[in-house]
Order: sequence, then C-alpha cells, then structure tokens
Amino acid sequence: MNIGMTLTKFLLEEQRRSPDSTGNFTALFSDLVVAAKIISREVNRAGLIDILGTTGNVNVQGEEVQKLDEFANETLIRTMEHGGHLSGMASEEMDEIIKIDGKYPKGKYLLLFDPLDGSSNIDVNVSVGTIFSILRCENGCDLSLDDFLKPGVEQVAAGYILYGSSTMLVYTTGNGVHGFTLDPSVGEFLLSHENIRIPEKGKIYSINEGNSRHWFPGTGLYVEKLKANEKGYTARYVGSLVSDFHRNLLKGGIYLYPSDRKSQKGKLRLLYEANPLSFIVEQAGGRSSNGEHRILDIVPQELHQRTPLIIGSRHDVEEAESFWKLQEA
Ligand code: AHM
Ligand code: MG
Repeated sequence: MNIGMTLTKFLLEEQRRSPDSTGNFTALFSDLVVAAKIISREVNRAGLIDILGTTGNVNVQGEEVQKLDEFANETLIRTMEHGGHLSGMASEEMDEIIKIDGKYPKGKYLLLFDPLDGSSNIDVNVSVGTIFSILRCENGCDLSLDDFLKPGVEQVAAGYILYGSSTMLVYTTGNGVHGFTLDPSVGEFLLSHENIRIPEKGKIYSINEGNSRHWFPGTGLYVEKLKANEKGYTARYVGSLVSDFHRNLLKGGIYLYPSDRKSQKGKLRLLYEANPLSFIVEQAGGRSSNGEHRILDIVPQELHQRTPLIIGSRHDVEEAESFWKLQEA
C-alpha cells in the first residue's frame, strides 16, 4: 500500500501526466470529496440525530423520499454549485436538470448523480452509497437537456462513494479504477485499492429472486444454470446496488436487474446508476450489458430513463447474455 497517498495527491499526479490539463477537473473532484465527507458523517450519525425516516414526499421516480436522500441531494448541489467547474447537474431525486445560473460562474463539466443509492437500506444500518458521472459540457455551456442525454462512452469520469464498514471512494477517469478509504482520524481519503481488476469469472450472483414470478424465461434458465453449476455459485444480494457492485468488483461475480413482466424497462436508471458503474466495470476488465447491447453505447432518450442491467465479471456477463435471446415479452 502507498502510505499517505491522499486522493488529492493522486489526482494531482494524474493531472501532471496530462499536459493539457487545466486543473479544473482536480478542483471539481475536491468539491465532490467535501460533499462525500459531509454525507458520510451524517450517514454515520444516523440513529443519533433526526435523519432517519421519510420526508413525506414522493420523488420523480414515484418513490418515497427519505430524509437522508434529501440531505445527500442538497449537500451535493450546495457543495458543487459554487466551484465554477460545472454548468449543470442532474439528480435521480430531481425532476429537471439543475442549471448553474448567474449566481455562480459556469464551468465545462456536467455532474449527474444518485445522491443516496439503496434508500430501502437507510433505516436499517445497511450500506448505502452515492454514484456519480461526469460529462463534458459542449455548446459553450449554454445548457439544454440534450447535453445530458449522452451515451456512457462519453463520460470523462465516474465513481461512487460507499458508506459501508468504512467509507470508500472508487473512481475512474479512463485510466483504470482506483479505490480510496476515508481515514476518519485524518479526515482524508487514502489510496487503499490501486488499479482494481475484476476477476474474469466469479462465483457470486446477485439478483432479487423475489421477482422470479415476473421473470422472462431466459432469466430463470440462467439462474437455474448457476445453481446447478458444480463449482457452486453463491447468492449475495444486499439491495444497495453500490454495495452489491463493489463486492462483485473485488471478488468477481455478476449483478442482474433484468427487465421482467412487472418492470418492462428494468428498474435502474441509465444515467445515474448503469452508466457510471459500467464505465468502472469496463475499466476494471469487466463487462456490462442490458442483455442485448453494451450499456455504454445506449443513447439516452430521457433523463430518468431506466434500463435492464447485467454487470460484473466478463465471462459471467457473456454467459448471461447468451440466455437473453430466450427472453420473450
Ligand atoms: P434507489 O436508487 O431508489 O435506492 O433504487 C435502486 C436500488 C438499488 O440500489 C438496488 O440494487 C435495487 O434498487 C434494489 O431493488 P429491489 O428492492 O427491487 O431488489
Ligand atoms: Mg439508486
């Protein structure tokens, strides 16, 4: 382990390797780290302060908004709007895009995020996370919805913060995947997982089997095949995508949230969940698909678009895809 390598230092070194870099991106990341630390602090005090439970509101996805969801959303917006590095943001919790208006200077990037993924786990002390995706802002930053509707291949960075047994930040800028662990005693993210590679094949599968009565045939056949495998797959499903993804990234495995008869378009959001995690998994040597197409090639039609997601170790995802031709509506 590279003792004392903070995230800021690591980013500066990356910046120095790219001669055209202006430092804007590093500064944007520093703001993001501040937001992550604030959210982490609040998540860690949940139960001690009045932050558990619902706000009584329903979000654009039709889901109940948790107080911590709202706190994380507000923290990200308030921390990121000042810096002058962004022209706009989009959040899973907000109906519309957020434009940086006259109050603060505009920058050349767009930030898209799921402020607190795994909402159903908040009240029961199970790991949750923040997922983010960064796009370059074209058109001189005269912002419109279309600037956000870019395929995942156009992301310049993506990552997540996992509020687990420790708080970790994992990210990619297209030069591999790196993980940092928050050391609460020094208040810094320190390099703990350099150049993460996902095993080519895993032994873990993660899917909500409670939905099996709604599944299309291919999903059921695939899961049965895993169970019959003599080498023995094991099921692990936290129900927080970030946690399930992170475990499978480190240990190898596959996560599936397919479309089914109940959710014809899948459940997860393309721009806030599937794209950033797909960028990471590919950078780590893994694969990601909606069953028919590479996730990163999908051209979004709407901000809150949902997608089926099959993501993880390369061989496992390829095998799952071979079952998808058996799906039927
Ligand atoms: P959220 O962003 O509102 O928390 O929803 C996404 C979550 C994922 O974290 C998780 O993998 C999935 O939804 C679980 O869904 P289900 O409870 O249907 O299995
Ligand atoms: Mg989510």
